[in-house]
Amino acid sequence: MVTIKRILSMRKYTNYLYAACIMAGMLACSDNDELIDNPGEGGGAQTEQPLPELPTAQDYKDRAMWVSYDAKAKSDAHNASGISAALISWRMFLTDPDNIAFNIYKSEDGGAEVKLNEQPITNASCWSDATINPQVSNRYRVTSVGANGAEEELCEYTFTAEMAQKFYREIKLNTNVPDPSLLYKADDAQLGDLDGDGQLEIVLKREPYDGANQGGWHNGTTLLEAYRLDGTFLWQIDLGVNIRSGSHYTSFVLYDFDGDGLCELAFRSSEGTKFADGKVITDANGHVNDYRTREQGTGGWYSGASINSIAGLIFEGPEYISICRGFDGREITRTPNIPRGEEDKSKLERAQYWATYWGDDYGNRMDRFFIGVAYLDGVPDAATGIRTSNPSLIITRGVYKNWQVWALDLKNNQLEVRWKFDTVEHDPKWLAMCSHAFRVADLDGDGKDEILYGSAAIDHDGKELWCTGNGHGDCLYVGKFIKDRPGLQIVACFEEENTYALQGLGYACQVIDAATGTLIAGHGQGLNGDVGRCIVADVDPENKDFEYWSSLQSGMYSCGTGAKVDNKYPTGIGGGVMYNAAIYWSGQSTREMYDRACVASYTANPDVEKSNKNRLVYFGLYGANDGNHSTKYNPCYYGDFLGDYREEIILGSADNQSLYIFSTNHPSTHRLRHLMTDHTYDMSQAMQNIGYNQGTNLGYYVGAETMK
Ligand SMILES: [Ca+2]
Ligand SMILES: [Ca+2]
Ligand SMILES: [Ca+2]
Ligand SMILES: [Ca+2]
Repeated sequence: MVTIKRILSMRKYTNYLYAACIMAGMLACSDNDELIDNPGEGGGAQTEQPLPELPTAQDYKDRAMWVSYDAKAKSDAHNASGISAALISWRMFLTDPDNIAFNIYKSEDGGAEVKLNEQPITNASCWSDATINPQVSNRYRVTSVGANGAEEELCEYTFTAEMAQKFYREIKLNTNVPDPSLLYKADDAQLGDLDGDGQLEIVLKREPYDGANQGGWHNGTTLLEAYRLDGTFLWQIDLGVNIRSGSHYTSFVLYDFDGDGLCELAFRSSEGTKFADGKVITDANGHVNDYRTREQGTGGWYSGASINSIAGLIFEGPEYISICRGFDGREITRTPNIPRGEEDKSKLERAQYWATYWGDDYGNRMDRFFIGVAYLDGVPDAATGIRTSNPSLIITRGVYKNWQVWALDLKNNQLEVRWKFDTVEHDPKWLAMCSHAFRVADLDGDGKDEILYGSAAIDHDGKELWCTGNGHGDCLYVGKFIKDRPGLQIVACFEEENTYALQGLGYACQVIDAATGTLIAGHGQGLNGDVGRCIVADVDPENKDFEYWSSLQSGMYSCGTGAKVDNKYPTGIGGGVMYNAAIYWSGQSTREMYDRACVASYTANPDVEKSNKNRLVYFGLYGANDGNHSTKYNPCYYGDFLGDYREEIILGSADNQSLYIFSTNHPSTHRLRHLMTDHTYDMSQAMQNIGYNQGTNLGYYVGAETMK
């Protein structure tokens, strides 16, 4: 047992150690306290070492310049990109003047530089180079042109002949894994600046199995790994045996919580979690207990019921929220997670409580966790992008009955509770309102973020904003979908007909006013069962505002008028209707659909030199896998992190030994500022893969009406 003196000498972990003492005492009479590991000096009895100093963040001047070239552009009429020119693109900053003009130069194999553009480029932040010689090294250089013609160098990029052989850039995955006999599949990824140099890095979750929505024992532990975009492996965190693998269990968020310009990483941890410096979370005696249930299919401890085998689920043991430095994967601090409840009671009493509070006692409804970020004191300045306050860490538990949302602030390297929202303190209408993810945006336009927890919205101060009563659903989008309507809008579809039809706003798929939670439009009125997918995007340039449609497949509708626009949809592999994710990929004024490693357009694309002008590319042709999470086929990540405003896609390779980064090769005569500088977009990309992956959306209107 830890002495009082030691607790006082380890102030940062006082709370954790106190909790660990209680746990250790409680588990002494458990049948699951076998010792499986002794981490030695990495154990809980270690003396706290001060963390090494972090670098100081540099001025953010990186244009994320990129060159995309498809050597197989015409190799397949359906699946190849059909564009044989190279695309060179770079970021337009939030602070660039509206009329900024660019020049672009090229040098082949170190030869004399040639200016590529005749007139300064004022309508794009890209250049399509149809004259590229992919056999040589091409160095591109971009300048801005002042009113007097004076140029300022902005960025340069050397595109080698070797790079020109592949449509993607490859990151080879680290092969030093805990169990080399297992395949650690490339799962969700997030982007953030880990070292403060202005260039983004990747943090990738690697799963040895997907334990979500299925019971049963699985071997292996979930990894979080960091890589530079050039493929350099940085560090690995092992979540350990007590964090089950799968989308319900392993949400993580990468964001700069303390404003030092370097991102931190937050996730749920437990005994056995091993940080990048080798430090392991243990019990107070320096041991890692394995809390996984060995009971095969015996169900809940109280009900005896289960939808799956409960083997491998974790009903006991400590749960924390750890926050780590993205720079080196070292833990900054940890705090107890939202508790299961009644942890000091008997198994039967606990299980009875869980069934009453969470909705079951077999670890399905209780073990739903999301983790994210929200600017509760004020969003970054829209004109400069400069933050006016630091964001909070948002942690949640529960979906289908009671649920809790806690806001925590990272201050002086400690996590402090700001507020806690618990549905037991609210009207029963608030129960079971969550989606398989939450979304963050300034819903009511007061300059501070709200938490959109599915069909319920929590104000920035942790109080009720509104609750539609629509209930649970799988898809949830918030952004600017109606050009001339004030504020933001929400599009969502729902699973429970008894809630959306009878308690909620009456439709299976809805357009909702974000500020008030009132209905704007809907389709699927009445009892229509589980409508699992929907999407919203401007895909039809002839129709005002965004369109939305759902897996009900009753038509494509206008967000603004609610009227049916068409009975056809963008279609993907096998001709299936696409409603998985919307993506900016082409140079058109509208948006494309992404699903199963395929980008498809609703309208025929004029830029592709192939017969199929609706399927813009299928990345499987280039060796990528189809994506993650079974039929959802989610990419590891998509969003604008390179070059111009179009969105990049990160997929695992077919053999799961690499990540492939794809960036568009489509020309464009449009330009938008780096999308992550829009707060709504930034929140949507940062939390796209907590729970079930959701798409990205801008907080200002971008559609055919504005992209002229
Ligand atoms: Ca960086
Ligand atoms: Ca930071
Ligand atoms: Ca607000
Ligand atoms: Ca981009």
